[in-house]
Amino acid sequence: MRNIDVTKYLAHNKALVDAALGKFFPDENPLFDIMYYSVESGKRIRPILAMASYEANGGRDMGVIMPIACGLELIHTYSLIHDDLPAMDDDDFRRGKAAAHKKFGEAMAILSGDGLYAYAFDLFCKGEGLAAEKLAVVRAVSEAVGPAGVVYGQMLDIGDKEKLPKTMRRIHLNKTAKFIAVAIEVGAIMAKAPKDRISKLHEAGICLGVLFQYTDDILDVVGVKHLLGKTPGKDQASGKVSAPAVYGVEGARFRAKRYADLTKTKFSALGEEFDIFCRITDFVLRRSC
Ligand code: GRG
Repeated sequence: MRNIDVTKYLAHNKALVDAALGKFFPDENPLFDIMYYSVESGKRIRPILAMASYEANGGRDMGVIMPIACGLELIHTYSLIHDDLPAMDDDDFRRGKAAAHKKFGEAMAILSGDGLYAYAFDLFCKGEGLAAEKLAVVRAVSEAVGPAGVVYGQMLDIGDKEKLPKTMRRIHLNKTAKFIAVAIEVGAIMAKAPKDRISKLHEAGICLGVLFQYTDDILDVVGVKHLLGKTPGKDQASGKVSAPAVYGVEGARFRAKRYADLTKTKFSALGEEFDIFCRITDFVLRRSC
């Protein structure tokens, strides 16, 4: 994996995820079409992390990890749909097009999110065998995205307005880092990695997730709408406790670089099979979308 071109690696794996996602949306009823509207685009970072971890941990059959990787993307998309609702961040533009509630109305947007959330757990259980691993995936993901994870992070993100480092850290950890970390964990679980490695991957994944939210916060200030596919400037307008709000843009950039270094140290310690995660970390640090 050394010297791999990370841009090509991400593009290749994104294409695999896109193709797999397309197959998971049957023509069964119009709700699937509404759900797919929001799923259709996105960087696919969480599924790619799950796939990379599965491979780095010795997993060989991508058919094992793909439905789980896609399930993560459905939950992530669900969180974006609900995040954009007028009752939450009230955004009209997502993934380069009208947000679901603008396109289909609020009721359909809420239902499409509900559908994606439930359908994700169906995908986690797809295929024969590996029942214990699938149960471990369901437990890990529900913990990471539920009331002690992403949902709590969203509550803090909406309600906490104190521009303090500890407030920001709690938001970053829960809203974003736990989800990024669990994406890496599920790859390891499905590859039957040993418990101590899964817990080290969790730690490294949390660092990568915090870095991801730092760069998301920075891009909200310096990013360009057509590249981001969402409206920049929203954090400041709504008084969010973002990294630039706490440290200024340069202070946030400095800390993001420190998080990237820490993340790479943690992945490097796991051996050269995990080098791809160092490349992905560099990509996250430098990303423009
Ligand atoms: C149960 C998961 C869940 C959600 C309910 C609405 C809500 C509670 C949470 C919202 C959390 C949220 C929007 C976090 C932001 C995380 C983040 C950095 C999003 C941007 O992710 P990218 O850049 O987006 O990977 P794309 O569009 O490329 O997939």
